[in-house]
Amino acid sequence: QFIQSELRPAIIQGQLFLEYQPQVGIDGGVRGVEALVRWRHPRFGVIRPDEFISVAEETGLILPLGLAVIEMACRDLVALRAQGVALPYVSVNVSPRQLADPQLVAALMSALRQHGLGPADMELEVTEGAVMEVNGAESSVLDHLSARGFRIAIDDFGTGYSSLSRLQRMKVDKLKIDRSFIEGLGEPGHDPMLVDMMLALARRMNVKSVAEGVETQQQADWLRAAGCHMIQGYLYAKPMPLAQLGAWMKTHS
Ligand code: G
Ligand code: G
Ligand code: G
Ligand code: NA
Ligand code: MN
Repeated sequence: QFIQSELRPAIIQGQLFLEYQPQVGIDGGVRGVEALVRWRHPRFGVIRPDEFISVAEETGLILPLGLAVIEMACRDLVALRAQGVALPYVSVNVSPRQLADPQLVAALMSALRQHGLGPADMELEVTEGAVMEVNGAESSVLDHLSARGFRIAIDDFGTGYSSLSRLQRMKVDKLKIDRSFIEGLGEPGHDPMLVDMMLALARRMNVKSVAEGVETQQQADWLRAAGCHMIQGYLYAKPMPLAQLGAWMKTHS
């Protein structure tokens, strides 16, 4: 399969790029953006991450890929701010394999420093499954990153199994409610119990809540009324290339 053989040269040759999806606050203002990697393949066009992230994880290429993502996210954040876009931080997805890499912290710090940025300029999105490797090195590295000042978001929240005691102990900034729970919100006959519980949990933990995959005004209205802090989804914007993001940010908020 071509992904196996072509991903490594693609990373080196700069065929990866980032798209950004805004996270919009209750008041309609943009609170942050999530970086999502894409591969511009010379023959097959743009390839989505679902098709190559798992291969990258299996082959270990997620480490150089992850570094390229971090580097591009730093560069793009600086470029956006230079255009006058006020953006508090950029969120990047970090896989379990990256968390297990002993060089991750140094690589992050080095990339940030080279762009005149610091840990507070970056949020790391980690899936619930990865966070809850209770005794694994992943957990202590997250605590370490958090102590360094990185923002930590738990991605796909609700789909893994969380240790509530672990959740209480760790320093998290955001819970991102998985989009599977958002479907159906506000529709007659739909029971919002789980979303209600996750929002209550976020409030009690004193962390921000983000709803993912919001596609309808009905869902957004329900979430706003229920006190969800931020909304991410096609209703506001699809992931878009950097060139579009600056303009989008200036016209929205
Ligand atoms: O838009 P979407 O197809 O971009 O993303 C699909 C999935 O790919 C996301 O849910 C996310 O978990 C994963 N993903 C996107 N970008 C990255 C990245 O830079 N690193 C990692 N590890 N995963 C990513
Ligand atoms: O990291 P994560 O798995 O949460 O990545 C977000 C994924 O969800 C990306 O693939 C992104 O393109 C996708 N996405 C973002 N907003 C929406 C939405 O409103 N609806 C759907 N179906 N997918 C979305
Ligand atoms: O029209 P276009 O394809 O550029 O829209 C991109 C995304 O931005 C769409 O998902 C659309 O719903 C969203 N969008 C377009 N105009 C507005 C607007 O005025 N306000 C908000 N909040 N979102 C908008
Ligand atoms: Na994510
Ligand atoms: Mn997610």
